Amino acid sequence: MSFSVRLLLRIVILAASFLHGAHCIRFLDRISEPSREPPTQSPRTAVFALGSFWRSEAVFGCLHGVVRTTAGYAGGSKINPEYRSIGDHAESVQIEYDPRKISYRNLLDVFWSSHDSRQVFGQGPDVGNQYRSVIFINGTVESRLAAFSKEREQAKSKISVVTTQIQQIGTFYPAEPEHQKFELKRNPFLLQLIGNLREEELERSSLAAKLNGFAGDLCPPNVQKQINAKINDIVEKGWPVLRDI
Ligand code: MHO
Repeated sequence: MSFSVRLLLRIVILAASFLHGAHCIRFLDRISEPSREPPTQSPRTAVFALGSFWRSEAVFGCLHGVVRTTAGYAGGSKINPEYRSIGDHAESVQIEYDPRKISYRNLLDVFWSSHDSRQVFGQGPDVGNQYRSVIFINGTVESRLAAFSKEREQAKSKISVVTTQIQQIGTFYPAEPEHQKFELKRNPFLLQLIGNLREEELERSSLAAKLNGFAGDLCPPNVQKQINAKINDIVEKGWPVLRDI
């Protein structure tokens, strides 16, 4: 190799490493900038009792921003309650939600508008202590919002008493699998449409939570319509699996 070729090679290598270095420096500058992304927020949890947990799970599952729902037992002292031996617990729903999309206030509004908080010892046709109305709180902000919303509800009419209790959440016991996504499980067509998920997947799935609301006809009317249209559309196109709504 002649001297001039070697020299040229060295210049090329030097230039390459310089550019590489410059690139690295820029890269470092970039990552040392403060991030403008909003900090990621993990889902929050709320628990309510408002009658049959089949229905309660479906009501909240349909809301935009709700990530996951679980039917279960809360508010009592019995250890490991079951549906046939519920003890002093109330049928409840645990809601995991994204606070950037739906607020605790919104959830409270849905709670009040989805049952009769003045009914004594039952809800709708269901009679018994397990159907009582409870807001389970887990912090001071929640507790203030819950108390305020209850006062507002009571102020709407003084001719009867709002029976809703506001209670610190203790242990939430998830109900048996056959009570999870109950409305959806009554609808084999919808189950098939989302790919006949295994039980554990079904319980964790946001889509299943939403379709559970749809199956029970418990989504707001415009959402019922929108989901219906989407389902008809994909069925017409030849039955692919529904992945999201
Ligand atoms: N009315 C309901 C109550 C079920 S519940 C999950 C029924 O069909 O028995 O308590």
